[in-house]
Amino acid sequence: QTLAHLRTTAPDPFAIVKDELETVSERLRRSVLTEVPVLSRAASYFFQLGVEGKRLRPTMLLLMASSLSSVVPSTAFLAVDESPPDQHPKECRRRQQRIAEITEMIHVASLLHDDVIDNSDSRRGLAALNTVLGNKTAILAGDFLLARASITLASLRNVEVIQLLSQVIEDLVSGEILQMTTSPDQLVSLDHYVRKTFFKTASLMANSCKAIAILGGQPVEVSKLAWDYGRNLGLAFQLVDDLLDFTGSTKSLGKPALNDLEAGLATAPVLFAAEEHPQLRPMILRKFAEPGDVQLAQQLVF
Ligand code: GRG
Repeated sequence: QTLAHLRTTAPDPFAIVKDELETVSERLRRSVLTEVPVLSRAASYFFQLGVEGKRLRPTMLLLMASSLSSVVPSTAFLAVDESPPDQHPKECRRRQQRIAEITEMIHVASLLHDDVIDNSDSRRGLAALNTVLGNKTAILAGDFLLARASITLASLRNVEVIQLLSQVIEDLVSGEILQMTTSPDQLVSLDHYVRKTFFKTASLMANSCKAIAILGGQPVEVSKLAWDYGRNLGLAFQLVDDLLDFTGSTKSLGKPALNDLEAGLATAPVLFAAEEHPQLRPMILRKFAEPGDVQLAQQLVF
């Protein structure tokens, strides 16, 4: 009842940054164009109107920038005209918007590569790029987006921020490798799940949130809290995403329901259910590969 009340009475946080989000999306559409037509088409594929996804990450980052702008930064004692050029409030916000763009470019690059690795057919309710232009072009489009993200990142001329966002790319790769090569005894440990989930989902949110705080001129304690916030949000997001594989519809998910289970992933609901139902463990270890595994696992999870 309280939640329902909150939903109807709380102001919509997304409305606060709606215009800024459109600016970010428009810049993204322009910044993925190149002189090479096929590459432009491939790199723009998920930035077209209507297939931009939920844009959760840029929205979250713009909201964080907005809320931190009311927290007095360490240099606030300077009159606006005296502050260093990159700490002028308008310039701060422009640089924070670049983080929102870089984050979305890295996210989409990882989706393109993920769909190739998983041989997926659909993404965001659309045919996956690998099925339209082939695996090779999809991989190269992902590489191109990472390169464009790096160029934008370098333009911010902040070494700590460059390190944070580069670390994300390393973590995404580590998370994917961990997922592909889990050893049987680690498979049902929740610690292992949290580690993998940090790499695959939460690192991008944690490090980009911290970058927003740094570029907002916030002190170290605030940037650490921003990192914690992004990490916790990322882990919570993945838990919900895992649950939706069981409870969501193909239409609302933009990919087939039970996709993760069919792909042999030991997601959070499966791992929790395995504690109560030891008969799930052999199915997890063989990645739900035998006939009837998926149906039985689905029943046990519920
Ligand atoms: C190329 C950087 C790079 C990495 C390669 C393939 C790979 C290594 C990593 C995979 C990372 C990955 C796809 C993690 C899943 C993250 C996740 C929860 C995606 C879904 O996010 P949503 O629901 O998607 O926000 P939309 O479509 O709304 O943007």
